[in-house]
Parts: sequence; structure tokens; C-alpha cells
Amino acid sequence: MNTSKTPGSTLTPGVTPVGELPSNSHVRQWLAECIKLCHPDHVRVLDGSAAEKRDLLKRAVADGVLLRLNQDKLPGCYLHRSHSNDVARTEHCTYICTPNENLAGPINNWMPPKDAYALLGGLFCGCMRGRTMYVVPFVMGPLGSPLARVGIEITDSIYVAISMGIMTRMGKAAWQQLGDGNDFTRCLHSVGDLDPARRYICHFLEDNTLWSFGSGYGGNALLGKKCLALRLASYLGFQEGWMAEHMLLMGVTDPHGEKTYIAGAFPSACGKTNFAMLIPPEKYRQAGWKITTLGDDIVWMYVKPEDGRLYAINPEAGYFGVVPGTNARTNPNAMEMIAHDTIYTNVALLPDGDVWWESKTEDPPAECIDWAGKPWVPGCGRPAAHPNSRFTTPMTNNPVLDPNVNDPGGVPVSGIVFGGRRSKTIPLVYQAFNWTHGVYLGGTLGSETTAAATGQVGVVRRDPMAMLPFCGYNINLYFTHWIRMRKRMRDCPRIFHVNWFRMEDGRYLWPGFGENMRVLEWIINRCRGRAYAAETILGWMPRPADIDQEGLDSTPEQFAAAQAIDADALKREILTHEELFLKLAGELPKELIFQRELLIARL
Ligand code: OXD
Ligand code: MN
Repeated sequence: MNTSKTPGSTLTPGVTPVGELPSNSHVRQWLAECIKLCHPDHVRVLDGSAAEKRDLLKRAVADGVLLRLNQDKLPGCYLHRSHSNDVARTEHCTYICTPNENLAGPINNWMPPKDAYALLGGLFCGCMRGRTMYVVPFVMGPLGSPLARVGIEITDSIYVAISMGIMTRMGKAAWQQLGDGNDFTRCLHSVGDLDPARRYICHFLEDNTLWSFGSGYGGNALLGKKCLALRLASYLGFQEGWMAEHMLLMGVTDPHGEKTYIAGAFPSACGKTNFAMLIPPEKYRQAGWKITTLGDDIVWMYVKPEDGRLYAINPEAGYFGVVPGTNARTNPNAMEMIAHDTIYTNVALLPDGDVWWESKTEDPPAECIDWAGKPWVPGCGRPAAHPNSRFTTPMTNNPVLDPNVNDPGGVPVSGIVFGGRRSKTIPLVYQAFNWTHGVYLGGTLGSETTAAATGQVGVVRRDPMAMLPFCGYNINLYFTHWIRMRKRMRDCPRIFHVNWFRMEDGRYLWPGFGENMRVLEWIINRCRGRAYAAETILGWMPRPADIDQEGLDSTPEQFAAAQAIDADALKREILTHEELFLKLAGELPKELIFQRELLIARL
């Protein structure tokens, strides 16, 4: 690697970066421009070493950005509290900036690039006076992967710098991967003054550039994640013939010792992380079933010319998961994973330096400090942890991490599962007739809102492929891209739809969690041509005998109710597909319209 110890002299007079900067002239020129724009007092180039991480953590604690938790109970763990107005992704401040509005499409906010550069340029101007600018080089994807992409995030938040070190392959490896090239995503971020009125997350698709101002929250500020690995990457994938999806990625080892890889798209709050780390019931474990995790949020997929199959990588190196709802019953693997070397954001703090959140234990603590730093007692009328409180943890903490997670070539995907939270109408599991039908299932994916998110419970929101907030370009082109990908594959994954959340008389019809293994078994066997399915209006469905129900808490009647198809309810469902299609009207691929017609014809 070609690096220089005193690169500052070649940048902007008066600012000497600490740390090694590569000789790459494109990086140097861009950094000089950012320094000139933002006027930091100090510049620190990160190398990704363990010593550096220790030093950053020490500084963050000294600055009050992180609070050191009880190191006997939670070694290597810290608590961060974000500003109370900055606790979630902000879709209304998120823009796709392309010269042509049509490329942003009917769902995204759009701003012309020159307006966005002018507006945000004004905000960035001098915004880092008195602050340190961190230069964070990172790679999304396993090193050496044909899909891996280099980004450099310039940020004035030490929390963001440390978190990027957990969520990405951060440091010198990125300079190596980049060499002298100019193909890196230019990510500029400042927390600014956290005024929500001056909060913008802008994606300049044609410049491979992301500018984010005014937020320190994960999805808005860790620019490798939603901004690069989904919005920008989805557009790159469209141009280059691969896919960037909001999906988990898991390996399922069966009693034959064969491993089958499954990717799954579920809107937020449907248990994606829990599913990706599922522990099979005892009887399945005894028989040799095992689940291993590659990713819990994002996959990139491409067709390998050698065998014409779809291969997937997880571009991330860590998990940024929702904490409330995670406990020893719902996700024991996650509890083990976040017990060390984890940054907690917006959870409650116990008097002994441990952390707590709603549902962590059955009984709440007698007292604690809530996520906002205020004293909390049970019954005070406020949640102790923010409903969107998070853990940031390296994937290597995962006790069931798949050994192939760093394979540059990725893993072959045999099945894609779409799922939503639906209390009515949608059966537990069915399989699409073919790829294009599967695109229709994903394209019309819906999920019910939960109280935590909107305060309005049970409203079905359409969230195509769980990508509504993350598709970085015209969603109609995105659907067309999905349909066309079929033509690149000689053997394509089977596509499924699942719903763990169907209810009757206020009770769930399916026990969920580890028992989802029973459904997964049928899915795996379908992918491998080993299971029977009956043709129905919706797709291929297992008969009761095709899913192992021995030892289940629920009755055969409940299973039948979970799988029932009600033609009247389905007609109402199809009308809501129509509503979505009208919203997208204009360039919706005709294949999706035909699929809807075929579904009506089957009724
Ligand atoms: C996430 C999300 O944060 O999907 O992963 O909202
Ligand atoms: Mn997500």
C-alpha cells in the first residue's frame, strides 16, 4: 500500500490529518474539498486497528458521548443516548437527487442535484469548526468479492466513526481494495446542530455520493447501511445486473448434512433478526437441523456465470438491531451476542451499570434511568427504553455465525421468503408458482403497523419487497429489474410467502419463533424437490401432513385456520393491490398486472 505519514501538507494549509492517508489522488482531492467546506479543527484518518478502537472509545467516554457500562456484566459494552428528536430514520428528509425526476420514481422524495448541493453545501459550510473530522474508509462486502464496494465516510461524530467500525470492514483494507482507483462512494456526514428543520439525507445516484446533515441516528448517519448498501446499491445493481435487497440471509443445515441458503424480506417489526438466528426445537436439533446466520438486514445478490445460480453476500459486518422484544425466549442467540462488545443506543440504565428494556425480563426493575436520562419507575407512564432503541454489535459476536460469511463469492440462494405481519387473510405459508409470480408476491407485500411505530394498530401498509423506504430509484424500474433477473439465471430460487402472525379470537394461530423451523423444513424440502404441495388459488401449499406438527402446542384445527383461504377476504386484498398499482401507475411492468388478472381468474 502506498501511504504517506505526513499527508496533511498536501491537503489544506493549517490542517494536518492524524493517521495514514493513501497516496490516491482522488481521495486526497475530495478530502481537501471537504476540509475546505467544513473547516474542522482536527482531521483523523482511521485505520481500523484494535488500538485505535480502544482510543476512540476512551475519547467518546471522556466527551460524554458514550457511557461505560458495568464491565463485569457487559464487557466491552457502552451506552449512547441520542438527541430526543433524533431516534429513527426520517423518510420525509430523505431525498433521491437525480437530474431527472422520473428516475426517483413515484415513491421517493426528489431534489435536483444542483439544488441539493447548494442547500446542503450551505449547511456544511464551516459546520465542523471546533470539531474533529473523522475519515472512515470502509468496504461493504467480503474483501475481494466481485460485489464489494469501497466507501469513505467523513463525519464529525465519534459515535458514527466507532459504529462504522462495527458495521463495516473498516480501515486499511479499504485503501487496499481501492488502490489508485476513483470508484468509491463519497459519504459526507455532519450531525450539524441536530435541528430537525435542517436535516437532510441526500443520495446523488449519478455521482456515487451521499450527503447527510443534521442527524446522528443509525440509518441516517451510518452511511454504509441503508444509504449505500440499499438506496445507492439498488440503483447500481439495476445498472450492472445484480440486486441489493432488504433481506436476511441464513444457512439451514438438514439431517442429510446438506446446507441450503435462504434469503428473506420482511418489513420492519416482523422479526427478521429473530428468524435469521432461529434456534430449532429440541427434536429438530436432535435430528441434525441447524440454523446459521449470514446477515439480518441486507443482501447483495448476483448470478454466477459458472452455474447460472443466484449467489448472495451480506455487505455488512455487524448488526444494528432493535432491542425491545429481544429476550431469552424470543432470541437467546441475540442475548448472548449482545452481552459483550456492543454499543447500546437509547436503552435504560440500571443502578448497577447494567441495561434494561421492555420485555428483557418479565418484571421491570424497581428503578432505572430511562433512555432520555431521566429517573424512571414502573407505572410512570413512559417506556424505559425507546421503542426504537438499538444494539450495534459485530457479526463475529453471533454464536451461530455462518462460516461462509466472508466467502468473496457468496453463497448460493435456493429460496427467497417474503413475509409480513398479517392478522387476517394471509396463510401461514405458500409457494409462488414461478419467479414472476414470486415478484408479484413480493411486490404486493403488506404488513400491519404496530403501536410502537405509528400508534395506529392493524393498518395494512404495502411495502413492496420490504423496500419501500430503501429503493433508491424508480420502483417500477426496480420491479422490471426483478423480472429481468430471471433471464440471467439458469436455475432460479423458489419464492415463498409466510405469515407468522395470523390471529383468531385475539390469539395467534401459529406459535412462531423456534417453531417456524417446521415451516422452514417444508420450504427447504420444496427447494430440494423433496416435499409435496397442493395447487391452490394463491400458490403451492403444504397439506397438514406435509408440515411436522408433532409436539406443537397448537391444534390441527388451528393449523387449518392458519392456512385457510377465504375468497371474499382475498377479493378485498386484491382491491388493495389495485390501490398500490394505481399509486405506481404509468410504468408498472405488465407482468405484475397480468399476475393480478391471473389471480382474479383463479378465484
Ligand atoms: C432498519 C429498518 O433499521 O429496516 O433496519 O428500519
Ligand atoms: Mn432494515
